[in-house]
Amino acid sequence: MIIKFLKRTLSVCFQGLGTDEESLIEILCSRSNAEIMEIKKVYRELFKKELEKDVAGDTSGDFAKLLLALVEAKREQSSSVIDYQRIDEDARALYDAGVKRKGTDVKCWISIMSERSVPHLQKVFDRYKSYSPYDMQESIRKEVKGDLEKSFLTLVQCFENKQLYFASRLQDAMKSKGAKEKVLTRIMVSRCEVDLKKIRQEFKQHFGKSLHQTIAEHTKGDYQRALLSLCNGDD
Ligand SMILES: [Ca+2]
Repeated sequence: MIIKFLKRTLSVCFQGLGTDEESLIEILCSRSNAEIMEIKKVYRELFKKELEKDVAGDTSGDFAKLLLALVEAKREQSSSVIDYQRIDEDARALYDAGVKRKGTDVKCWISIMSERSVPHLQKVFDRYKSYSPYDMQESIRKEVKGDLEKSFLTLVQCFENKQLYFASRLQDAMKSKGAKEKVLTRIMVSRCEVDLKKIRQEFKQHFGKSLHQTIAEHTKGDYQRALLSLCNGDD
């Protein structure tokens, strides 16, 4: 099931140039090292090509550099030892590379955000506030634009609360009258065996209505039945 999903997701992602940047950002900025390694392996088996090559071919500039750094899956494993000095150095480096200077040293941001462990980065962003008048998300909005801005924001949102990120994506996909089926399907299928229960809790807590109820209101027929079955309960 997961393999089928990946095949569909990845082929949709890279089919036809003009690339679906939104899917690409969601997939590469929200997945763990292990998940990215698995995606690369499946991609190679299915398309007889390297994911890196297609990412590099379909994107450009700093956006491409960030995605390629994420595809390398070099993120450190979380450690039980908290390195306060390194937390402070990274927080200061992020500030010096962005809000403090004219322009942005994107390379520095990319290396810190693609290589450090998630628990480390959570502490870095907390510490960051003692240097910068803006928090990390506000700083990203001020410093960079377009797909690069979206990617950094997705990364930071996922570092802070990945289940809330997915809950918000689901909410966005069902805001208008019809649902954005591609986003809805991808998230429901890819998270149902991972963390959908927690996503449901975040959804209910932040948007007032349960995910189950929202799906029931915005979809219909067999598609609705399939999604509700993945949802696996009301809250
Ligand atoms: Ca700046």
